[in-house]
Amino acid sequence: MQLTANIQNYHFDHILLNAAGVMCQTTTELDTVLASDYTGAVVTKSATPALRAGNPEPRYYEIPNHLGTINSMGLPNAGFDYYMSYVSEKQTTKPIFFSVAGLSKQDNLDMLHQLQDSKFNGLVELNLSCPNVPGKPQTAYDFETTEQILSEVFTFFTKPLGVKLPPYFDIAHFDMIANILNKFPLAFVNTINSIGNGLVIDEDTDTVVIKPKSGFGGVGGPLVKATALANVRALRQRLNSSIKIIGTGGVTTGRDVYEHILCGADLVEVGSQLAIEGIGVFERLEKELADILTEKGYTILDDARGQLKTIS
Ligand code: RRO
Repeated sequence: MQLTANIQNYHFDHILLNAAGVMCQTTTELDTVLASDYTGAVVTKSATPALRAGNPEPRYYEIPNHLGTINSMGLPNAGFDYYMSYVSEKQTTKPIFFSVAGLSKQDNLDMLHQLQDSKFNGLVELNLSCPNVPGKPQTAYDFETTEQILSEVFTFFTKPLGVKLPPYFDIAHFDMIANILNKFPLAFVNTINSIGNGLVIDEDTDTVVIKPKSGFGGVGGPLVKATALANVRALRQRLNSSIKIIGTGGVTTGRDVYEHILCGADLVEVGSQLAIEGIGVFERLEKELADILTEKGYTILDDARGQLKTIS
């Protein structure tokens, strides 16, 4: 079974990888993802120019009955230079995605300038969708600002760049964001980040389950799968074919991976379930996916990509 993908000149021997934020904050965690025989790549925790401790704990919670997770980590990360040293020194045949999430446009431009001027030869993911920094709205819900940032970025940035998007919930918004993204030579779009500002309540205590922002946080896992699939599908239908899609959200089984592929995803990321299950999740998901493809008569994943059927 051929389970591979490409983004520009980058080849992925497996289609699964971690979602940014999970198992990617330290060099040990990044090494763990890279060392798996079932990952095609690794993405770093979104970096800010300087180290950040993030929000107060508790800031991550697994919702009972396998519904998913809620987090308000607040961008804890070891700082841009830490991840730059890691990617500069790492010897690996797998592509690395370097994720950046500045708290201002200038932060993003500064980090992208440094990446452009560096020897880094992987892919860069610009996170425009962090829902958890108090007082900072998710950039990609502001269409004008998103276009302005990308316009400035592409005056100097020539390495492969993608954006991490928040979920959209209206057909008009799918049209609007796709129209903007299609104006730029993006290598990929990653959809979705967590569904921002959900609220989960503990049944025994009638209390919110995370401390930051009075309990509001980004929701991931099974609860968000339908939204993730809709965003992958809607963007695949609207984006230029040169822009590849990384599908993220709601993946806990091989069937979920398969559905992302049916909607048009090239690569698929695992967030909540990786946090819950650990590194072994990739082997299980790839095997479950291969079994489904075999059962359906496919020998190459590419033949299933985008093959979602509608009712006429
Ligand atoms: O660190 C976080 O709180 C966080 C980030 Br930057 C993000 O992009 N998505 C998320 O769910 N949490």
